[in-house]
Amino acid sequence: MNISQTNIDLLRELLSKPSQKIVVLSHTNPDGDAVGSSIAWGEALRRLGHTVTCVVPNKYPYYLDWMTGISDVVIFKTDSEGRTAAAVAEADVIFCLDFHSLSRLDALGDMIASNTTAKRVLIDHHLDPSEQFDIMFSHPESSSTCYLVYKIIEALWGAQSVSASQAEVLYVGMMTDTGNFSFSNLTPELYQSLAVLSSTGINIPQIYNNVYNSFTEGRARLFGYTINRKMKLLRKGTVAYMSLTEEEMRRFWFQQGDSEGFVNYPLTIKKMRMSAIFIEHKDFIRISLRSRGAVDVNTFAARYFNGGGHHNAAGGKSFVSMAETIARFEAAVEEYAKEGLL
Ligand SMILES: [Mn+2]
Repeated sequence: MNISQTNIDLLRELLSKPSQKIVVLSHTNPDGDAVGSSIAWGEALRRLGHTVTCVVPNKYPYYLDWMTGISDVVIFKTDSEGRTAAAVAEADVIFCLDFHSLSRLDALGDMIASNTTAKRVLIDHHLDPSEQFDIMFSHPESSSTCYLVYKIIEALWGAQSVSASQAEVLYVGMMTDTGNFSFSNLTPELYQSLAVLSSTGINIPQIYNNVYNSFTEGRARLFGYTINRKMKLLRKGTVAYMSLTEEEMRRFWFQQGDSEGFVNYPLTIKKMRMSAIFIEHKDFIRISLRSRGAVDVNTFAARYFNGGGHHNAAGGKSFVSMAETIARFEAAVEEYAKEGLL
């Protein structure tokens, strides 16, 4: 991965002014990569003497609660003291991590869009970023934003500047966005960065356990139910989809984050090429898509469900009923297959 030296120079220049007010933002439904990259980058900025406020639009999943520094991350949705509005209003610089368009911030995006004075810097690995930023580190070839943040820290201050606390949270994002180092973009350089993180003394098995073996009983039972009762197969078993209504989730004491990873499971079936899950929310249905190899779910999500993401992992939204959403999905799959894309 080649990071533009021009961008690094611009960023160094931007950060050289002392005691700035900085906001670090990440996306709605923040995951390990969103939160990990925000905390690590926030620590780097504070070390320079800047005042940093990390903000996410809504709560991160409970299995990330253990992360050092996460309690300092402001949750916009429940921010009754107005800390977000105050920080955004006086911000000199706003960093946007792990998302590619202000629309991914929902209501928080409007607040950012109306702040015209702060410089906006993008650090992200999603495809097709919008042009809303002054400096753009847009690297879809990076397996995670945490890896990108690591490379930027390395370019600015050297690998030896990475602290154990930064290493721990960066590892979380690198691990979760790659499915514990099993997806694409696993480059030799990524493993070199992991060697640096490991050398700070972080406890990798413990990090793994904290993230992947920390669910509730309800989540385990909901998972069994979803695979057993709700997984439907199309096209001779090469496409799978699952759906969960609010009522079904309530039955299993659903907590935010409980359905995380379900969509990957159909891909454990050898001939599976694409998997989808539809999760009902109050005003819409959230769609997550995964695929194997050449099957491009980024394009699929953009074309049929106003979404996007990565080549093999993407998401979107549907504003019609579950039955209609499923019917649209089935029709879209047929159309996609007819064009030879599946
Ligand atoms: Mn990410």
